[in-house]
Amino acid sequence: MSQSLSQNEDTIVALATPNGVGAISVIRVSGPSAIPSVDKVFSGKKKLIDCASHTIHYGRILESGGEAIDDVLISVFSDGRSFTGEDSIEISTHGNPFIAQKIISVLLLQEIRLAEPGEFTKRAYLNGKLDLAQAEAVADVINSRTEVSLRGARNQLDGILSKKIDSLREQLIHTSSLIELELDFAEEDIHFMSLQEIVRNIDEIIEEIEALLKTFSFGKVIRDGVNVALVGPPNAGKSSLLNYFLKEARAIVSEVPGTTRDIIREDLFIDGIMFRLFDTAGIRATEDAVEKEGVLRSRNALKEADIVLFLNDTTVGFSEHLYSEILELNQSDRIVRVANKVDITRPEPDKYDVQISAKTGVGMQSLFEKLKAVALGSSTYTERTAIVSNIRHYDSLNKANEHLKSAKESINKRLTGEFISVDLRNAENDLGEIVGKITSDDILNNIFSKFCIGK
Ligand SMILES: Nc1nc2c(ncn2[C@@H]2O[C@H](COP(=O)(O)OP(=O)(O)OP(=O)(O)O)[C@@H](O)[C@H]2O)c(=O)[nH]1
Ligand SMILES: [Mg+2]
Repeated sequence: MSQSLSQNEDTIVALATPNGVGAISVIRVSGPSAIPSVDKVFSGKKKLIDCASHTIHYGRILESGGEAIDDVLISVFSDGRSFTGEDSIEISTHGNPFIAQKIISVLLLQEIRLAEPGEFTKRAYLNGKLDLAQAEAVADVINSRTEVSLRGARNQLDGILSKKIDSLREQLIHTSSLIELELDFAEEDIHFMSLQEIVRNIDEIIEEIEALLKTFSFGKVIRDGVNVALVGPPNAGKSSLLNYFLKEARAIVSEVPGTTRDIIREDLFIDGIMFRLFDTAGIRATEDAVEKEGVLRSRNALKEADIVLFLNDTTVGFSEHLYSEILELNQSDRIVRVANKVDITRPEPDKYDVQISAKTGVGMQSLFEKLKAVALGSSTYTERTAIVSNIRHYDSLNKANEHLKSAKESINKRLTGEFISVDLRNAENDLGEIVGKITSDDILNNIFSKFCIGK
């Protein structure tokens, strides 16, 4: 179980900006002795301990010998009115990692230690400034590389998912209380009327959880992007298509079949969604040892891809044989059959989802649209929709769903109220894990150890 921070918790320090040269660097200090400890190495007009919260002060940080390390601006956050919920200081220095390291060293001589990865955010969570889903969103906001993924992470940081989970938990608690009431008053078992209401409530919750689970494929795409394997027979034009996407001659293209051997990985952004493209070796039976290894890698990429772009050379025709192999190896249901080289030959109708020429660019707009549609599915979500993008949340929701279904089973089997109660309580705990109402130290450590130091 997570515990609350006690007053005598350590004070921690870390560089909050990247460890490199820039206009400024920011050093973060948080904990009960943050302000008095920084005061000991700070020389300014006033003592920081006498400054109001949310004010900024110019001065210098001094070495133990009294020499100035750098001019700094210090922001003071007192009375726990800070990101972490503790007294905090932010020191802005000239953006030189050497200066930052020197300042951190003099602070470490005070009652301050180096922060662990994610420890600032972990404290914000433990002090109730953020719930766990929001704390995880801090990392997502920082790691977002596109407009769309940033919006998704902001959505979670703003607590939209948390609110949804909290309301589902409340519904569950209400349903549990109905059962407990019955158990208290009924001599034998639960009345039929109450049972009906309980089943109705459980069904409603299941429905909402299933709706949330459905958002995961969308959420995952906007958060992490999608892996797209360019697969097909040799010479189909896979590398030509990669080059067209990237607007550069990234991969070698030649009329010799079997040109590509290694997998070539590049990112393509279409309307804010990240597609990780994998150009692969053309798949065919071969005696060439190097090509054999290339084909093996193609098959692996094919297995792991979220989306398969199955390229065919229309001058040769649709490769039925390879298509069945793809269907067997890739379970995603997201295989796009592409006819390439339509500038030379008209493809057989009905065989393809999209027709293009990697040479002239014909059909590329429809290919982009197709990729986007396949990645996002038919889902249309507004900015205020709760979306699940984190596998941990997804797993917890699935567990909750299982427990609710087992509760319904107990009702159908006419088991006693205790059985139903246990399942409902388990489901409530599963949901509680998402927002961190219920968590183990293991879960917390696992989450925050993935953060950088200084977050
Ligand atoms: N006319 C025409 N030629 C194309 C088109 N796309 C590719 N080619 C040609 O087809 C040949 C093979 O292209 P690549 O892009 O190397 O094909 P690949 O699928 O990567 O081939 P491997 O790496 O050997 O598996 C090259 O000579 C290309 O110029 C197209 O749309 N139209
Ligand atoms: Mg190639």
